[in-house]
Amino acid sequence: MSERPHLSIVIPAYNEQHRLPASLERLREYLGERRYGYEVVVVDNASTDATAAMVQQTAEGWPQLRLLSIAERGKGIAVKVGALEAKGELVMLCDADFSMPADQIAPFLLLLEQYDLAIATREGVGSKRVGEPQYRHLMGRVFNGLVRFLAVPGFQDTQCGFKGFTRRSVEAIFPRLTVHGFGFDVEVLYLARRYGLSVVEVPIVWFYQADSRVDPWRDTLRMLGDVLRVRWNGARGQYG
Ligand SMILES: Nc1nc2c(ncn2[C@@H]2O[C@H](COP(=O)(O)OP(=O)(O)O)[C@@H](O)[C@H]2O)c(=O)[nH]1
Ligand SMILES: [Mg+2]
Repeated sequence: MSERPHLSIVIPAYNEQHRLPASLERLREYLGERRYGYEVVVVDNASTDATAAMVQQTAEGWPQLRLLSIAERGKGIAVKVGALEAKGELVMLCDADFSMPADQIAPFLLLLEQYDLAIATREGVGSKRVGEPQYRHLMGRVFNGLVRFLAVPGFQDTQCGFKGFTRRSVEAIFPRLTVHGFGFDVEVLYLARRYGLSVVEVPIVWFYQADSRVDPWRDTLRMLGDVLRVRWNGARGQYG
């Protein structure tokens, strides 16, 4: 018998004391109604608010929840540490704001019986963006065009914060992840392609959350730098 829970949810969290409590509450309700074993791993790096204390406190009454704390900033390094620590047969990365409500997790798990990765997409048939300002969508589309051109042709939405992995894909991808910031998603998909893993895009209904840790201009430029570095690493044979 496997000791592993069926599902690990990994949540990167930076200064999420306001958004995370409601997300965790709904997640707990959702997972409590499922028949499979699970764990929830929150990865905090140097939040300056009460995120860590809040998670610790919530975990006292919820044994499946645990907090990982690391010193270095960045969403990419946080999900890397979280995914490598996660024990589940399946691992799902979820943003703290749950802009994709937890009840949309089920199709990801089903698809992971057939595919190595199942990634949320806010583009294309069946998906919907609720409340997103036009200019943010447009910036996202421009970024996606560049990402497709530079690194991973074919993916309509690399940046959505909800991505599912089988154990095999976690073990192939996360040890090799080098991007510590928001560009890590592109590296994940680049490596998936490189290692011949299958990826399915899952259309979701996504609710825009105005509160953001992303600075649209500064972080977009950084991410483009990261995308170029991924291509460079690939060309140098860094990924094996
Ligand atoms: N641990 C950690 N999480 C981060 C960091 N930066 C962003 N996040 C998390 O990444 C997720 C997405 O951030 P969010 O502000 O919702 O980005 P947006 O939806 O693209 O505007 C949230 O769960 C954030 O808390 C970071 O430096 N460290
Ligand atoms: Mg968000």
